[in-house]
Amino acid sequence: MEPMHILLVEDVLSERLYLELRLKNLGHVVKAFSSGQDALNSYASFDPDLVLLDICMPDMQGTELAQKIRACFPEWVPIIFLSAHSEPELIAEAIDKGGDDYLTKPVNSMVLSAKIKAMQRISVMRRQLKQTSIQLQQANELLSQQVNEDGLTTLANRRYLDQKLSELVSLHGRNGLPLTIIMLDVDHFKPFNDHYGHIEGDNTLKLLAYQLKGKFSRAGEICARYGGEEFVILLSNCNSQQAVKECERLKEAITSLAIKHEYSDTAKILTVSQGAISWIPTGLESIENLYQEVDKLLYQAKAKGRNQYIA
Ligand code: GH3
Ligand code: MG
Ligand code: MG
Ligand code: MG
Ligand code: MG
Repeated sequence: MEPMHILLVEDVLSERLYLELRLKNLGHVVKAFSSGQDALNSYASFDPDLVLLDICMPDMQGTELAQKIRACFPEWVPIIFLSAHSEPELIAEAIDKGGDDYLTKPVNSMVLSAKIKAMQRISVMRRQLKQTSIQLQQANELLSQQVNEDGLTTLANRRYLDQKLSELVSLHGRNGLPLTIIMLDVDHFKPFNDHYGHIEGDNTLKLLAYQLKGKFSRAGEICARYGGEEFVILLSNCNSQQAVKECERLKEAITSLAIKHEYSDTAKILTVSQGAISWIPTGLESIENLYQEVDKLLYQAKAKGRNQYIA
């Protein structure tokens, strides 16, 4: 088994030196202290796997130190008490105060070695459990990220968008500030896919998503993939004049990418159409109705010739 970091606290010099030597001979890394307070001060930096603690000490009783270790360092580390006394009441009390085992002095080296091995087995199991729990936590974090994320573009997905929109509607219903929803649809994306291929189509959606993310990354701004080649942007505290500016900014940003689209009836480059609504929510709006309303405006932008917005 791996060597352990053993913190030894023993006020009597001869006993301390004897134990330190024994432990080192067993292959462990030992840090020995004569005072409880010194041991406590060095505890975190030494990061022990096992504590051997004399009970009778002048500055601080071993049991008091054990209680302080338990209180200050939430990660459990086995504590074995050392004492010249072997009365059952004392042993029971020491274990009650946070000890895991008890060795009577003079310490028999075979018993010492066996008890250290027993604690080592528990430590190994604890370490494995901790590792498993870290892996589980990481898997959980990844999963909860994936639950809210669109796989292709890594933007927020529809699920997250719905949740955020209803939260923002309630919030703005209370704070009386305007909310804007922009819905954006790529123009003539079917012929784009048909001629340039689905992979090029996917890459273009990723590029558009990247642009949206870069433009709307402040607090209170959410970009999501609504579905297919449609995106939705939510802008907190954004009124209709500001929404018009944002739509114009978006239109310019996307045309200035100058993505070649020779099969578009609108331009020879890729363009988008947008619909936007801005209003002060009552807090009672249904999100489905809001999507319908903004989709209607998007449809009007399409009907009017695309590469434009109705806000
Ligand atoms: P319009 O200007 O009226 O919006 O025309 P359009 O061709 O974009 O409209 P339509 O809704 O008929 O087609 C949308 C196309 O978007 C259909 C589909 O091929 C493409 N599309 C949707 N999702 C994806 C995707 O994840 N990847 C790729 N490559 N294409 C997609
Ligand atoms: Mg002592
Ligand atoms: Mg569409
Ligand atoms: Mg369409
Ligand atoms: Mg489209």
